Amino acid sequence: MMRLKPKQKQKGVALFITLLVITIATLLATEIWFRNSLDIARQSNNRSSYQSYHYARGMALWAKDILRKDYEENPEFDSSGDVWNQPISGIQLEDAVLSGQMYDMNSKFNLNNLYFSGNFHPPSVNYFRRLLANLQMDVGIADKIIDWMDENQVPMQMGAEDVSYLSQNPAYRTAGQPFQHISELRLIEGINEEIYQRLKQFVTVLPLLSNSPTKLNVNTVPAVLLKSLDDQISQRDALLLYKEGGASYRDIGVFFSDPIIRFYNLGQTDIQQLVDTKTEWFDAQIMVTMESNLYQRHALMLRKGNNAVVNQWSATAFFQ
Ligand SMILES: [Ca+2]
Ligand SMILES: [Ca+2]
Repeated sequence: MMRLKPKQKQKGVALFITLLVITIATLLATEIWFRNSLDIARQSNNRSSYQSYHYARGMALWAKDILRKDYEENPEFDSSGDVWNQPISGIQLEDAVLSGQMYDMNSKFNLNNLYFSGNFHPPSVNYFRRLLANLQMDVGIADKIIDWMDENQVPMQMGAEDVSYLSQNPAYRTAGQPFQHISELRLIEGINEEIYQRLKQFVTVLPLLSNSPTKLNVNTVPAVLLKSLDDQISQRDALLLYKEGGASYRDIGVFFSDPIIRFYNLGQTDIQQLVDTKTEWFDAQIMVTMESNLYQRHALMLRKGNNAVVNQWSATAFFQ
């Protein structure tokens, strides 16, 4: 058996202690460094977050100004060729890069039109049923959405009230109020992920002001929304009205005097309550890049005449 001489023993212990000290020192240093970086990151995040909030508000003021100018240039109609539809990208500031894009919220059907002021709105309900049929979806979804919003527990013919949802796991109840967010659709019976993803391309959620339905802008809606104006409208005629997204009916009177619309006699129907050539609601998407972090904010903007105001702020898109 080999025995260490005392000197060698001492050397060995010293080496071990040295290694231990180095290890502890390294661990401590790492820990301290880690904590400090967290603190620095936290402070920097707070500062960037605060700063980005102000930049986003600045961008919203800009959006407001664009909407005012657009209205003053042409108060009668909005189309996809309008200035508000041009994205703004890569505005370089000292410490940030700003980008923005506005989306037309009146280019989708508002689910809150279906039921309001304690009643369902027949022109909207009929319209939505036609839309569901055109999308090859179950028209019973309309009844289920109404039940989701109405204050009672009496199911519509093809509807679903609390009883249907309380038996699910986890159990939940209907909202009994207007939609607050499009994602509520996911909770409704008969709407699976695939239907949700497809439907939300054509429907949206907007608050109703003064208890009247929001209107579809016939210049900016997809062709299937034009087709849904009447169950007689052919696919071909809907595409002719759509003009590959370039429709620019100067006012709703011009739209109703279009030969196709006259052919289907739509001027005589309650569809007039649902359409317009103007857009009132916009989703202003604002992106602020600071120190390689992206801050995204959305302002739901309402334009009345030449004045646009932010109705709500959100971290997620209103226009989906
Ligand atoms: Ca209900
Ligand atoms: Ca009901």
